[in-house]
Amino acid sequence: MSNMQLCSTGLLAFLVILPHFCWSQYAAPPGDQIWEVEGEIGLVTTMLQDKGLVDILDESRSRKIIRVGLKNSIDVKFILLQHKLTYKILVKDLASYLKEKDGKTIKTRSITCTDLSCPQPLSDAYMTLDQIEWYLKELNISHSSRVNVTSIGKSIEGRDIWLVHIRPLKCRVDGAVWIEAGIHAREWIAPAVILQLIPKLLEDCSRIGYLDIFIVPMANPDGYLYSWTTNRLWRKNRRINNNTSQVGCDGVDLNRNWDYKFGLFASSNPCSETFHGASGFSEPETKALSDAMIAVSRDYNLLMVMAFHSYGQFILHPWGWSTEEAPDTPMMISRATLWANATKKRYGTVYKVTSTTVGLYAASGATDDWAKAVLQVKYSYTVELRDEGTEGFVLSPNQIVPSSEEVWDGMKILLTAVGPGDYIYL
Ligand code: 0X9
Ligand code: ZN
Repeated sequence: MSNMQLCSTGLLAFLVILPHFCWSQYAAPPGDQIWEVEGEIGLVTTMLQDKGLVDILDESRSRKIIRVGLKNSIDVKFILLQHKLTYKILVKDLASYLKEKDGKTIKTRSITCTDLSCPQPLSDAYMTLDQIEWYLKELNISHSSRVNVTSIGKSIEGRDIWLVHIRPLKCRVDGAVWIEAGIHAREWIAPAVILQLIPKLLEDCSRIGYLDIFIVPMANPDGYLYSWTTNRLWRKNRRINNNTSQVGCDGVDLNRNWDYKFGLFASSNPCSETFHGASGFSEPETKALSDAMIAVSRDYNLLMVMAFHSYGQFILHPWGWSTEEAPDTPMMISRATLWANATKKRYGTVYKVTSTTVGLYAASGATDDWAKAVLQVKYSYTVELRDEGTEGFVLSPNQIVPSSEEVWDGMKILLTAVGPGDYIYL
């Protein structure tokens, strides 16, 4: 792990107020549309995704929303027809829709934190990758007594993956927590919320101050950058896959690439959004993350792993690969319920507590299952943040503050309840 080295403060501070027109953010390949498939249980859309013909955006129990590219739309229509399925077009021109949405968010960008002495994450706009790195670098300097920001490795395109270690404020009670965000590029609310939690954790004087907290706010930096510059709905990393020259056929779904039950419920087709990659940990991002997690669990008593995603409003517990009960399931449900109840209090936002396979779908090779099975952490979760599909991945930046506030409400109780004294919450 090398200590953080970034460009000078002045230059990076400037990036915080960089005008947005430098980015063609919210881009989408021309002709992309969003469809809702009516009346099917998911087998057909999953098959279409495995063939690399569609990108499933929402496959909750009640609806199937897919993104269909221009060149695949005739094939997709044909296959739906073959299965006697109908669909309706929700967004006819995704690129224009995203541009229109972008127009609504411009005003709020670049207002906060132009002050060089202010190491605060932006709360009224999604931060660019440069802004995130600027913030982490500032944090490392301004809070050097408690915070250590190190690189745990490089992405496939050579960008650092940063780990923020917040050391205990009070004497250590031998407990650590690992928080990951941003493994899926398009789920911008996840890194945004986790970055908001950092100052809250540092200001907190409660029992949370006894914990070692490890945070990777941006696990897939290349994908995130690509979702700003080229394709807002990009999910995977940016590996160039062999023998594929088609749009969308690059990249590996990093949440299918963990080396536990690898390949079981994931796609072997590079053109699929859930392509699992060549082998478990074939990707430098998952390798770096897992190596760092192994190191933490060797040196600390790792109590909990949480991976933040969007959307759907779930707190999911393992397994994603089987409907069997994972060890400690009653305790995981009990703590997740505490989190969900606390998270609901402020704005009434309902988070469903469920195992992945029961409440969502089967998907193997994810962070949570690996942490549960290999590291044997007691508490392992994936959180799907706001919303339930109204804006989906393109959640308005005015959702950053309320999402972070409610998640913080949940985290305060959860972090206290997973510690060595967790029995008091039974
Ligand atoms: O499919 C995923 O990787 C996650 N959902 S998302 O919509 N953010 O892509 C859920 C992962 C849940 N955990 C496992 N499948 N193990
Ligand atoms: Zn995700």
